[in-house]
Amino acid sequence: MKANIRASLHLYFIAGTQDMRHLSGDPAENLLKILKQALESGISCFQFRDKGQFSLVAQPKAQADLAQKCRRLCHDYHIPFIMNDDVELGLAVGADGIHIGQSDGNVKQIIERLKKQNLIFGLSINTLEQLQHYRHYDAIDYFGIGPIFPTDSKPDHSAALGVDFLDNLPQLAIDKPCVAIGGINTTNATRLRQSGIDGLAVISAITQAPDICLAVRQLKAAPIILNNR
Ligand code: TZP
Ligand code: MG
Repeated sequence: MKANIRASLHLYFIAGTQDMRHLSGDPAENLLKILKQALESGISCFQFRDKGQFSLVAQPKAQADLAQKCRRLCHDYHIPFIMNDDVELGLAVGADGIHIGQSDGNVKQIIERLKKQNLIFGLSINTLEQLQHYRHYDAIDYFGIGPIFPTDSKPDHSAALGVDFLDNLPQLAIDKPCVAIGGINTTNATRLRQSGIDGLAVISAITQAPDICLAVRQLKAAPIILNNR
C-alpha cells in the first residue's frame, strides 16, 4: 500500500458517522452504503474519521466494528484504509495508515510508535510554517493541506488557506505527495487540480451528493495539469 501513495491521493474520501446526520436510518449502515458506492465509483483512498459528539466515539466496540467493516470494504476494492487520529484503533483494525492533525499529539512520539509498522503516515498542514517544518521528516508519507476553503464539516478548522496557497506549492518543491482538503466540491475541483496538487480530499462533496457516482466521477475527471515537481 505504501508503494504508490501519490496515486492513492487522487480522490481521497473521508467520513465517519457524524457525517451521516442529514440521512435517516442507522449512521453506521449509511456510512457503509455510501462508502460502497464511492468505492464502486472509483475513489482512490478512504479515511475513517469518526469523531465528536455525533460519532460513535462513546461506543468503542461499535466504532471498532464499523472501522473493521470499512477496512474490509476498502480492501475488497484494493485501496488504502487510513485511520484518523486514533493510532491504537488503527493498529487494532489493521489500517494501512494513520492520519493525524496538528493538535492530535506529539508528531515525533507518534512516528516513534509507528516506526516498526510500515504504515502510511499522513499529517495535516494548516500553515506555510508547518509545511516548512515537516517537509524533511522522512517518516511522513504525505501532507493533507487545508482547509483550502471554510467548511462546515470541521467546525474547529483553522483559517482557510485559499487557492493561492496551492498555486504556490510547486515553487516550494515539496518532495512529498500532497492532498488538498476543505470545502472542495464538484464545482471547484477543476480549478484546484490546475494547481498541480496530487489529489483532492473530500467529506461532504461525497456524503451529501444527490448522486454519489456522478459526484465521484466529476471530482475525479477534473483534468490533471502536470507541474514540474
Ligand atoms: N480537515 C480540514 S478541512 C476538513 C478536515 C477534516 C473537512 C473537510 O470536509 P469537506 O466537507 O470536504 O469540506
Ligand atoms: Mg485529527
